[in-house]
Amino acid sequence: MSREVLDRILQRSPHEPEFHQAVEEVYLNVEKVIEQNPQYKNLNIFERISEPERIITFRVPWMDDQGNINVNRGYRVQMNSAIGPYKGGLRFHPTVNLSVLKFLAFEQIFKNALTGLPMGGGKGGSDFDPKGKSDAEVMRFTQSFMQELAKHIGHRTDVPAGDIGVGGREIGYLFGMYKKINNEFVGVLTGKGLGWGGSLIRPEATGYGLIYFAIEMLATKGQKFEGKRCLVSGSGNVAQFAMEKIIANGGIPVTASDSSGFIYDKDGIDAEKLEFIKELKEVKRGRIKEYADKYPSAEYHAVEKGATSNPLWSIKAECAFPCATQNEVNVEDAQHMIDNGVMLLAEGANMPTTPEAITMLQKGGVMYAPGKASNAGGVATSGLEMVQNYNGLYWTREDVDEKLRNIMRNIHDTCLKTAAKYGFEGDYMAGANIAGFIKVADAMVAEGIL
Ligand code: NDP
Ligand code: 2IT
Repeated sequence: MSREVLDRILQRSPHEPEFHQAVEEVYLNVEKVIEQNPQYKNLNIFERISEPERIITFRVPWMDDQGNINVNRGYRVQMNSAIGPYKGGLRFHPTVNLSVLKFLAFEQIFKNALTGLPMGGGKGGSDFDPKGKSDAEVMRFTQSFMQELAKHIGHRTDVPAGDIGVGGREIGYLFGMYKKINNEFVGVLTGKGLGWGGSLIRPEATGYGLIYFAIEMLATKGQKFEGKRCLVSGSGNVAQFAMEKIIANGGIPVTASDSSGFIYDKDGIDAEKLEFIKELKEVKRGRIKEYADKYPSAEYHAVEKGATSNPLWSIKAECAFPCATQNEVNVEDAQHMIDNGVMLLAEGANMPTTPEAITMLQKGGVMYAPGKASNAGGVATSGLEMVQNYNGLYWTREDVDEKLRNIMRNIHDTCLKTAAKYGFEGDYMAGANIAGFIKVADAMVAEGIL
């Protein structure tokens, strides 16, 4: 395939660097597959898969506790529905813009395909910053957001969930408002509370799934987590449950972070310390710095303005799990990890590693797993929540965990098998991109030019 298609896609969406980054990565991996399949080329699948089926943007006015009227922007990017209803999270963060949501929605197409469940790709959110807002403010904002979003989603159409800044509290307010507007109790959102249609294990699923995936990666080298020191960034949903599963497998998480800085605990974060982090972030909504105030074995490093690398990634360890946000690992960080003998980096966040850093890690002999494979456990368990909702079922914790474990094992094996088949032996990124692409491309071929 000529680069003309890629150039057209990028030119059609100028000033969207994150979206360009995500599209280019997939393109470079599937280029040859498209050459080998004239149908994909003749039906212009790549250009079509890169153009959202629909983008909705809307005004979200809300009143703060002082009585001021604020305005934020809401979005939903309905990217691809070839294999199922649009599915993907909502992000509330001041950095949210169309480029970020298009990259996330694009990644979600392939991730969802890899789970083996019938889910299309979507993403949404707002530039609203929940930090420092009262519960009442979050509720008023969220209700206003749903007043518009409700017109565009549905349990067979588009099923949002959480992402950065959207957890159980926000899903509750969103679900309540949707139910009021439509007078209908259906599984239109996932990540719901257990008493009102949620699935066991969904809160844990992304972090657990990430570590299940890493267990498979380590096993290919005859290795286990036992005694391995692990760098984790973030301290939210994904980071917390990744740490929980690392600890359960005998590994030792030694770092956690937020957007202000990171903590390094040389003695390791054990189960009791992790409970402190969960309480700090989920109940008190505090900052990770407070961990170092509580535990003398830990040091706190504030983010330095203008720093070109993040010192979290230069701490000596065997495994690394970026679980905060996009482009948080750059070439300098990658070089530090290679020098320190990190053997594995698996992404809990979406696109946390820059393209240059990925190349460097792969060349440096670090096993690298892309988020669309290694963090797929969250959306996979959302898919399981949908199945339970459609059928009025409630599965046990063991049932869901077992299904999640199997899904992660299958994704791991699919990545490796597909990579080998297309000449990218051992390259999880290429395997994930190609396998996800083929599944959706075949559905698009079957469904006609839409
Ligand atoms: P949370 O909101 O629970 O936690 C996000 C964490 O990342 C917080 O510690 C936050 O710190 C930190 N963070 C956010 N933005 C930045 C930034 N710009 N720089 C540094 N740190 C930052 O979100 P999740 O844990 O749910 O999501 C984390 C990542 O995992 C995201 O990339 C998300 O897309 C991805 N993901 C999430 C899934 C899920 O099921 N929740 C599924 C698959 C992927 P602070 O408190 O300072 O903002
Ligand atoms: O990035 C992701 O996969 C998520 N935020 C979870 C999406 C979902 O629908 O559960």
